[in-house]
Amino acid sequence: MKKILLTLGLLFLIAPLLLVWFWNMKYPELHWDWNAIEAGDVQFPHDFLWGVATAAHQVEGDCINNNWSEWERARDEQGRPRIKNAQVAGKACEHWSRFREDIRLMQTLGVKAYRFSMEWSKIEPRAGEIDSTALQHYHEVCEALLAAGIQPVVTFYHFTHPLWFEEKGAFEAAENIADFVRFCELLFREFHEQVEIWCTINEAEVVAAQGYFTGMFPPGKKDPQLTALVLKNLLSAHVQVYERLKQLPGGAQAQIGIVKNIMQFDPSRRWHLLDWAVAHQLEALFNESILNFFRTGHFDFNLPGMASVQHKDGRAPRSLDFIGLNYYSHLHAKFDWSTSAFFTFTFPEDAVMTDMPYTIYPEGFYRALQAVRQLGVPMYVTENGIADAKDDRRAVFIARYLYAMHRAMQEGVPVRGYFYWSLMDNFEWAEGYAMKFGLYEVDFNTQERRLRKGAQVFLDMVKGSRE
Ligand code: GCO
Repeated sequence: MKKILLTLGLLFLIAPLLLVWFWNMKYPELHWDWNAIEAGDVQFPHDFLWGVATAAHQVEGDCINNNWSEWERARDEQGRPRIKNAQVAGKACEHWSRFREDIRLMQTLGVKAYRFSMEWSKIEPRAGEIDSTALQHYHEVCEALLAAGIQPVVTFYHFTHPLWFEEKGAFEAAENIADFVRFCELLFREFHEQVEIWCTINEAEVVAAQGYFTGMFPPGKKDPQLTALVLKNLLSAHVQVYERLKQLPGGAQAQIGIVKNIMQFDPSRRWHLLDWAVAHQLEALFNESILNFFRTGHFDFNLPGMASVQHKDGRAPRSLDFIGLNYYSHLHAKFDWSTSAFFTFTFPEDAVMTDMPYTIYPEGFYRALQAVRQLGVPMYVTENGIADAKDDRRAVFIARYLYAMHRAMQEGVPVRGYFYWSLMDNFEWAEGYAMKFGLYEVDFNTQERRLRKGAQVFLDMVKGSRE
């Protein structure tokens, strides 16, 4: 009897220790000792494609005929503005008329590629009606870029679409995909001689989650089932665009891919099983559902009791010439009874925050690159950058994130290029103009651009890789 009691007692003592040990083993969160790392001490390949990125609505100005401009003027149920400080994109950076000046800024950086989007609502203001002056404008942009030795990289869909498309229900309805495919075909026929790399859709998961789950982006719905459907339709749209463009003149030579945002979800408390469950569920919906679709052709979005969409498309695994990765940070999920979603996000006390509600986490960039590697296609980092109005974290951010990318590449991750977000400060969606992502600071009263000190690390790295 005594023996049994002793054994039980010991087990009681040891079991929690074993459990903690096991959880620590499995704990996904990677951390490096930055004191032991010389982050700037890396050399990228000579032919590595360095670039900067923007999107039409955020920089061009006068995008007044799309879903976002309507959203910026709208109010929520309590009469509050949708955008921080009731801002609107308005004239933005006037990039539409100042693009030549902005191309000179890119030359100063030394980059050889520029990722931007062509605004659907300007090109096709009414269904089926094409504005040739808008097309002409983008031809001039491409010509000026090429003349400056900078390769244009075009995104078809970066969060905005014309109002007529919104009125039809946008990507809520599978039959509307045909309009988008037609638009992409039009652009591809026009520009395939100038543009080699094409991004179909920017962050389908963000469009679906923010537009239909959190309601922070237009159309501001909060409907899990619709979230799943829109995501499925966006992924389908990518596959259909890919197939169509590949059949067109220039299709075989073009590189066509989708852009995936990876924001990892880690458990807030490593000993709390419910935090693990929430993190796992978020990971499955936001990241795994999409990676799995491109790996296997199966889309499986399942949020018990709230949403369930299954979809199969055998063409999906063959629909990527590359994958674009947008990476910023990770989030810590904490189970919380008191909220309607049953979770909140927490931020570790010792972590350094960016101006956006997330931390600086270069190890996560490495993890994301490793995760996307499983698709077995070449990769471009289509976005990475920091909102840092004080410019006191940008240099460290750039050095460490580039180090993390270099480390992944050393281990065989096929990264072909990197685009910094962003060339200059711009309209950061629901955050308005508060977030300063630019390598160049923009004075929105005078439209003056000034290179930030924190950008120097990036210039040095670009230059260094050519030596
Ligand atoms: C996105 C977009 C960009 C953002 C950038 C900074 O990820 O939301 O692709 O348009 O401006 O990521 O948040």
